[in-house]
Amino acid sequence: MWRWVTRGLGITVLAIFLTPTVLAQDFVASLEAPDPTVSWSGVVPVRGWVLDPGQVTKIEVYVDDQFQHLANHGLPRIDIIEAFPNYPGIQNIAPGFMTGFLASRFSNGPHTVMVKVYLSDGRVNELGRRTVNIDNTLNQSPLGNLDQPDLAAIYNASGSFPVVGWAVDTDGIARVDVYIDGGIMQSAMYGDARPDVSNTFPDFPAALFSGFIAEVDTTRMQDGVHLLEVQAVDVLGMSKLIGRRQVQIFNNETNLKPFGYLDEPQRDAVLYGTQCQTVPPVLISPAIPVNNASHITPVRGWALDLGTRSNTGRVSYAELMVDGVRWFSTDDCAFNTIFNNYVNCYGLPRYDVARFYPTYPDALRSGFVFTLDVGALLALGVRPGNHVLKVRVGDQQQTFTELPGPQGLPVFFSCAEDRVFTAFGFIDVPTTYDYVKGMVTFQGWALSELSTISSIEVVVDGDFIGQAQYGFPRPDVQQSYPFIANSLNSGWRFTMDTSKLSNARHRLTVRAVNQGGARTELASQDFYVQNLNLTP
Ligand SMILES: [Ca+2]
Ligand SMILES: [Ca+2]
Repeated sequence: MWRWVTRGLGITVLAIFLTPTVLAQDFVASLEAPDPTVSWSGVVPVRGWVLDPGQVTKIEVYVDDQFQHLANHGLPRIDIIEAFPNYPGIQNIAPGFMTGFLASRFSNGPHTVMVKVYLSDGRVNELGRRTVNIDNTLNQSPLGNLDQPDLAAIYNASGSFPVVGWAVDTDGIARVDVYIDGGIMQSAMYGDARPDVSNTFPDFPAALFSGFIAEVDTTRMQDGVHLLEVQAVDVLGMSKLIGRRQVQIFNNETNLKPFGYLDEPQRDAVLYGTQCQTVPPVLISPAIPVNNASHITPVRGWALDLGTRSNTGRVSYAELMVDGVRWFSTDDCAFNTIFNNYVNCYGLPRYDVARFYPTYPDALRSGFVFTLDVGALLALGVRPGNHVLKVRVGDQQQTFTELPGPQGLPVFFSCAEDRVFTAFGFIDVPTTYDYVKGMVTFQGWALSELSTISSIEVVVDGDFIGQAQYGFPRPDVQQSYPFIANSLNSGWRFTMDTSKLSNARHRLTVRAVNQGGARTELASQDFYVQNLNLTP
């Protein structure tokens, strides 16, 4: 959930000497990098921006007047938008471009660099011709960008906020550190996939795993304006400041709400129940609407909370709501012999969350799980059909958050005794808002307790794309569902050529088909495609 749309913002702070009144017909552009006054090694950045009433169709990069490759263009540049407030349509323009080339492909000494900007009306403008000195004996300091917080004048933060960006170095990045007011705050997690960055540096494949993220706990600072700096260090110890931002922190007990993530079910899932006529016994304690030996849909996720300094903040409860009605609460936490575990509880182990939130005291035990019994809810009067699931997480200060968000998670309730096809499953790849490029193997698993799955169908943005291969071993699924036949071989995979999709957000939906041809949706997942056409 730390992946964001705003990518690749340049780090150059803009220029007071730009004229803020520009006529609409002008071609206004700048090649900001590479700087001709320094010697280059490692990755030589080629970066700038273009404003023109025509549309940029491509930007070619030339070294010694030889075509190299295309630059990635159409990148957002808040600083340029702020510098040209009167330029027509400026709010909808993404004027930035960026790429780079490996200095090691060229001899030591002077080389010319320039770009050619192609416009939709056929004009071609040469831009920024300069001579740069390449010296491959130098150790280049890391290159990178701080995407979040972005370049907007001041960034308001409270609670937990993500510091996100990328860093590359031909020697390898040793670490990325976050500084507050000149003192080190924490190191970032480094190595997340960034296909957009590898598109930016086509002759440097290692750039694919250049993403970093740090979740900063602002309650460890005083309220007010602070200087945030991010520094990348290469394996030889050379460091570089890759971003500097002003952040304004304002924390109080009413805005320090819990936060978290709902892992499963996924959106659009058809959730089914059994014993749909059996009203669950009014249990003494815990009072949870569950029938013995019925089909259970686990609802899983994690949540954390922050408080002001005098009160470090803790999650005090989580509740599973169906259409706004609370049905399950972690107040009913109990050991369950069927699951051989604690269910309807908060505080289950989450080592993955602890890795991303190392400074949060409760991160290691931030998990929750509810035993949603759709059949029991149907017996209690909830109708089959569309419903919205939400998990409400509250703290001791009476603030709360809804997961996965105020809009909730759309699902469909059905009853297995209506002889509909019942199946359930999961999409493991892509993850939510993943960036993908080229050939990608979508994968997950699918199971049916009462019927046989004959095929798995893959749908993107509502269009049937093809059938997944089904039957891959999934010992992890077998461990969770040992009582379902064939759970060991429940994995599915589908190889998707993402170059057939536009560079935009898409929705993958996976459905199961039984031998009678009946279909049921297992899940949907949203992802972004980032492909670059490298041919001129
Ligand atoms: Ca280096
Ligand atoms: Ca709180």
